[in-house]
Amino acid sequence: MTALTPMKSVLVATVCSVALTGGAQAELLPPEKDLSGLEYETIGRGDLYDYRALDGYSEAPFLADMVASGTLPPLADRLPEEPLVFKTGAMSDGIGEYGGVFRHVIGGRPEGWNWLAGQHQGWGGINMAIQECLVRQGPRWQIKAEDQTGPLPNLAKSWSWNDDNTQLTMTLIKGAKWSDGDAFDTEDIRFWWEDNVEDKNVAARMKAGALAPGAKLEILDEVSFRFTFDEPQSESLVERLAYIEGCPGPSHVLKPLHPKYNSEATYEGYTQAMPADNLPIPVMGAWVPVLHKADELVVMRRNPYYWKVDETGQQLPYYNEMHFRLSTWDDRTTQAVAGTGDFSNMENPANYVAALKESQSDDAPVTVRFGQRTLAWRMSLNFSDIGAEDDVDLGLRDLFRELDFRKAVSHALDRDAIGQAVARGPFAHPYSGGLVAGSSYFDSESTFYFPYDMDKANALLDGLGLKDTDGNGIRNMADGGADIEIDVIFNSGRNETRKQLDAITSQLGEVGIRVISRGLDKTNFETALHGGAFNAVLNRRNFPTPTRRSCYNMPIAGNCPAFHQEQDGKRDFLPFEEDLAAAYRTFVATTDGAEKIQATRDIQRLITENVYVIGTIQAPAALLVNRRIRNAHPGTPVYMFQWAEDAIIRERLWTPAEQQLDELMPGKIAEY
Ligand code: BQZ
Repeated sequence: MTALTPMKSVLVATVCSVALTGGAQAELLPPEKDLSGLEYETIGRGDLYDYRALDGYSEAPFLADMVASGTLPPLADRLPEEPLVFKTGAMSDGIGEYGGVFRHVIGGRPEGWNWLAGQHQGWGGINMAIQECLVRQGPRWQIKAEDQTGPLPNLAKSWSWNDDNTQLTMTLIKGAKWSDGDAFDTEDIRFWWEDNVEDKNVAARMKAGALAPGAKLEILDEVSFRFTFDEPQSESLVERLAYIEGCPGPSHVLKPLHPKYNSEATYEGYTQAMPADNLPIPVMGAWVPVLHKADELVVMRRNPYYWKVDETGQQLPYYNEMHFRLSTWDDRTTQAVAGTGDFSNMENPANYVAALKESQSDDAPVTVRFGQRTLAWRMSLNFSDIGAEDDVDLGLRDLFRELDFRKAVSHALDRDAIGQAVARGPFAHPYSGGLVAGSSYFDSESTFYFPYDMDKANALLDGLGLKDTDGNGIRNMADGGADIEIDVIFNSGRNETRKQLDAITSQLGEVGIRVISRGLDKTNFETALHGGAFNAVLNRRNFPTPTRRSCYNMPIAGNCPAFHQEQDGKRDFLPFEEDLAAAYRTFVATTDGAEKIQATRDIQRLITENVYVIGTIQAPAALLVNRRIRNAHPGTPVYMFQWAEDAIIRERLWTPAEQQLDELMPGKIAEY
């Protein structure tokens, strides 16, 4: 087995040096010590799967019984003409056996099942279990560098560009069906694009105008459609059609509930059209949600119309049932280590030492393998006036737009202490924003950093005229006004974020800035964040590639990023933001490798030398998968092109019959 660290640009071992640009204080981020223990062979793009008709197919035994009793159509009527066929050579434990249960534990809760309108189902793999998207990113971690030409096919089995790359024509898998038997076709694509992405009344995951300038959709026939763009684009743009932005929904169920097609419907009613308890719903995913017990459990049963098979013709998935125990993110790791859960992205460094200790023994339920540092936390200051409640807020927003203020805040942070506050040990490394150290696009020469230096912090704050005019230890706004008091929102369900904010509160207090931390539950946090109603936010935002959650990190559309949204269609760009948006567009549009790399370096430089966000720490995560699970490739990273729930390819996972766990609903499928 050739031990290869994941694709990654060579880190130039640069000791901190004064950078040529970015101002006198800017330094380069110190090099990190890579903790990754992942070893794996990379394979060709075509070695994972392809689309073809096989000589014959088979199905889970209980489905065959249902066909025999006439309660389910024959398998031949439930599969597409050319199913997606997973290749055995890329399956670490080969062809699987049907049956049993895969047990997830998650910290989120289903908002509802209408993902087209932006609802999430609780994260932690539950969204991805039901949503299938036009293309796929997760499994790319295993593809060799020379084959990294773009996203993998999925619902779109193929696509092509015109001569000047201003037209992208895509072809869907033909004859696939929703889990209720309704045909999957381009009407689902049209509805996704026209009535969700382009309808500004719908909070779709892909924002109107965010895909590319002038993007327009044309339906050609039941399986093919075409995007046309004002400017040439590249395969990087196609990455945006993967999870979470490019996932069509069941138009046959949702159209009648959409205001465009129903004069009595409202947009709020449309968003809530699939309440969490209202099951089942039609999906393209491998499992169908059939039971939701609030705050306790979601049970999914195999999708009898799933459109993927193994090379022996067995319809996938192998597991009949999937559970999502509704708990906390930390409990996900606890249960994986204890063996009562099957999977965890161990991502809270505070759990790492205990998990490592518990997993030393040979009979431990999981092994712990760390990947590279791809988890990253940052504090974002709001540059918009949106949500400002009074002149004090407006004054703060003006102050946040001052680069020297952002530099001062960065110099005030002792990131080593912040990392140790989260977890003792070698895990955390300073993060100055931008692409993470574990990114294949990371370039240390473009990563500027304003390190812990109280003298510089105080000098910059003094230079801005922020004096403590009333002697209470807190600096006052330049006009001798209010104390500088910054309320910072964070997701109260994330202990690792809370610990960082506690350290940051103390450190900023040292330079005369008061921090008020505002913990919000997940739903209220997301509402405040996406509505721009905050002064500052501390959250985890992993940034591995420019096209991954681009809207979180760059001003590429009116409501991107959350911390600098347009107000009434207007926005005062900070001096570098237009260059940042242009660098993103170049990255997405160019097919020239050197130009693409330069665009990522421009993005990294512009974000870090301008302290667009105030990075705190970055850390590796470790994937924990129960030993009874087969085909869980040992090299799977928690996060690279997408989360491990996508990367591990759950539809290929299986457990030998003698180790399978009892199903809660044996012999059942969703009844519509
Ligand atoms: C992984 C992931 C799979 C979202 C979510 C959650 C949301 C964010 C982010 C992660 C959870 C797990 O992350 O923490 O390990 O299982 O679900 O989707 O943090 O709050 O909005 O971006 O992916």
